[in-house]
Amino acid sequence: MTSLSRHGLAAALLAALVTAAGPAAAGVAFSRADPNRDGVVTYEEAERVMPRLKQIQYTKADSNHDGVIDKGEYPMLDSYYGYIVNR
Ligand SMILES: [Ca+2]
Ligand SMILES: [Ca+2]
Repeated sequence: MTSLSRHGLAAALLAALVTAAGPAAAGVAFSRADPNRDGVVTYEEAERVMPRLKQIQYTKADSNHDGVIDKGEYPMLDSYYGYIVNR
């Protein structure tokens, strides 16, 4: 393996890590955002742990458009909120 391809591999790994973790994730745990443990985070629940959250961001994170954020959609909501709080 040449040093160039090693560098490329390291860059790809870093990119994968950043994408998975989200460079600006707010870091609010799903368990905190879903206190009634029904597996979804309603807008009211999200607002309680993310007081500066905007409705548009909640709506954008709801990728299957069922009106609530499930565990699969939650990382997106958390990183959208991260853009606000980490700015
Ligand atoms: Ca809930
Ligand atoms: Ca949803």
